[in-house]
Amino acid sequence: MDKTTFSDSELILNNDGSIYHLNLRPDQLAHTIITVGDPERVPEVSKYFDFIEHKVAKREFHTHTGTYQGKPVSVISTGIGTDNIDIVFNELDALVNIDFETRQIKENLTSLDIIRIGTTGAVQPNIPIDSFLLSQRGIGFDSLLHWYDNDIEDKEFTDALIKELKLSDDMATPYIVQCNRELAKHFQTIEMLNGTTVTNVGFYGPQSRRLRLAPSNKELKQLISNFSFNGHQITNLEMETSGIYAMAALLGHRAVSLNAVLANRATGDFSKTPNKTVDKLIQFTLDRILSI
Ligand code: R1P
Repeated sequence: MDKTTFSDSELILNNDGSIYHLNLRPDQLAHTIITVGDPERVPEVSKYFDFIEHKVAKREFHTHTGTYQGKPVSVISTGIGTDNIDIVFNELDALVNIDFETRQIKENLTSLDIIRIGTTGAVQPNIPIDSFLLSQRGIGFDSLLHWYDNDIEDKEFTDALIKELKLSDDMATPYIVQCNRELAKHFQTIEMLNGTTVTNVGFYGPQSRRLRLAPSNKELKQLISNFSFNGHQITNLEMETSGIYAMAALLGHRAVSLNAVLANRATGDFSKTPNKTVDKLIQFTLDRILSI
């Protein structure tokens, strides 16, 4: 049992006893948590709650905690990117697994259920705009996992990616992480596609979009859509899933990433009704959460 007492600089608490970035106190968090990227999506989720007991915000991290049909739920915005996922997951974990009085890890650990409701761009032409996709696995082109002591890397998959996508040594080594299978079962309905999601550190060059700047690997979009390993094709690109799966696995939480497909990068199409599609995914998710 680790009896480290965390110093003020490592476990940073605000004067009211809340955790540094999320601004939350332990009593303000439910153990079923929906994450969204956009802070403006938080009220779009919580408008379906029976009531909102706590509303807390700091920077891009906005949280509403309440109940949905009697089940305690928190919805929290992470902003964009796996750098924020590092903060959100460490602080969510601290809220349940570190005693803020003694500053020590609790003897009995709590496992949270964390469900991302996000948006994404598909890379396969046959994935319809406005469909829903559950990320069975995340491929991290961000480097987050590599900064933690871990034994969850899949070297064979990684080597295939480096070779076939022609990734240069200047780029972070990709890593492969999985959704929590037990939690995912609750969201696997007829309307949910399954996929392999690439997460990267940007929206333009890192996702092979070109406005005025040319991506270094001009073939990347095509190479990604052609890639296949053990029968797994890459289905979509976004910016959080690999970080979520990595941090959840390392910390012992269950996570699943649900994506509303708003763009199709192969056909060049974008949703005509993005808000309606995201709202449908929100209602679907809240309904499925009741079965957990
Ligand atoms: C980019 O526009 C953002 O949208 C996607 C990407 O992952 C990135 O965060 O997800 P969210 O809609 O959940 O933010």
